[in-house]
Amino acid sequence: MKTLLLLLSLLSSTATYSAMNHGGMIMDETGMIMNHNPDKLPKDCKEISKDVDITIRGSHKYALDFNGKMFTYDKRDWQAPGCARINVTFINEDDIRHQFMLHGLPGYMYPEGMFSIELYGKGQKTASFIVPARDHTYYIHCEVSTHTEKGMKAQLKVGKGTGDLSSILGLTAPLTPDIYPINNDRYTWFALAVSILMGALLIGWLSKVLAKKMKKSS
Ligand SMILES: [Cu+2]
Repeated sequence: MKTLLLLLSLLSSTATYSAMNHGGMIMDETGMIMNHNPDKLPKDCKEISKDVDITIRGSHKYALDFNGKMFTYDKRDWQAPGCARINVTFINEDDIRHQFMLHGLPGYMYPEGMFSIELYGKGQKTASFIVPARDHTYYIHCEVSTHTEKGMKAQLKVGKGTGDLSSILGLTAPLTPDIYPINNDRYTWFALAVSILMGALLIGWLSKVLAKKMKKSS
């Protein structure tokens, strides 16, 4: 019996261990960090060139200045030198889930080339990653697809970068802009003219009816 209990407890502790560390994941009840890397150097770096501290806030309120947008970060354009260690403090100011998710890192160190901090609600978390030496513009977004679509995108330029990404609020134009075309052809104008005429006739008729009623009552 003792052996069985021991075996069971051993099994359950291994299960917990693998759940907490799977794929470089650090989890608790407030959120999740993926691929935190404060010390492993990318192949093309001999040492960490600089510590770059980034504090980035996410909320619906930063999108208020942009028509048709719902969520964004307080700052959407970041810069760092190659081989820098980026220490990200992500602050979620909303009561819903938001992420700071960055893509394009080398896959041999970061599974799927990704680094992310997720917060299930208001709060903050800090984690780090080290960028390779090469010039590159990294894409940052909130992975909730409607949030990405509604403005939650940013970029991190390492070195000279590789140009600006599209649809970064206040920085670049969207690749596929929201267009609401109005095609006014001659039928539109005809319909408009008819409506104005009918409206005028209706007002004329109503005032006559009213005038008659007033005469009767007086
Ligand atoms: Cu979000």
